[in-house]
Amino acid sequence: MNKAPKKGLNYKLILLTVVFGAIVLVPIIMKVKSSNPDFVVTKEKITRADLVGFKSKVDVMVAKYTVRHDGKMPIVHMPPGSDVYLLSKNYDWGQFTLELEQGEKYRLHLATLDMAHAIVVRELRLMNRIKVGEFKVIEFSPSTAGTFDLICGQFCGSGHGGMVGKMIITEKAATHTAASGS
Ligand SMILES: [Cu+2]
Repeated sequence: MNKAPKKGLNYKLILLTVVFGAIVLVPIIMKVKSSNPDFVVTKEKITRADLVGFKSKVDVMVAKYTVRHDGKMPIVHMPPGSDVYLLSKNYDWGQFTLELEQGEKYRLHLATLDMAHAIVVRELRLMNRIKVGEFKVIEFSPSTAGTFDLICGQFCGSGHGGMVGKMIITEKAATHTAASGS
């Protein structure tokens, strides 16, 4: 039987596949990473009791930073560099609308009260799962100004489709642009 030479050929093929695979995949991975340069995600394991503290942080934030109302909905304008708290649950993101400033940095703290959800703001390329028993912090900088839908990207029951909030990103002031450009 002449299996030995065949084996040698297979190893070469495997090696070639790996090398070509790397040549094709590495730029794709680099591109995906560079498309979200401002997103840094960290996780922390929690117990149900930790959610009580989280909930009160949300309440404090809404009480402190509500600047106006849209109908009954409080608009919560967060100062640059601040900690932002979002507690997802069936079927809302808290009864308020977040307002952030374009180009500024925020630490977005996420948790879920009941089951897995996912935060999705397409225009900001913000997409992340929120699991039970976990706090997640996303450090990010909103790149685009506008009013965007904050939707759930993880099917969570009958109200999933209506689990829609809003996120407002205010345009960077002209003076700001000049300052950060120098
Ligand atoms: Cu959901």
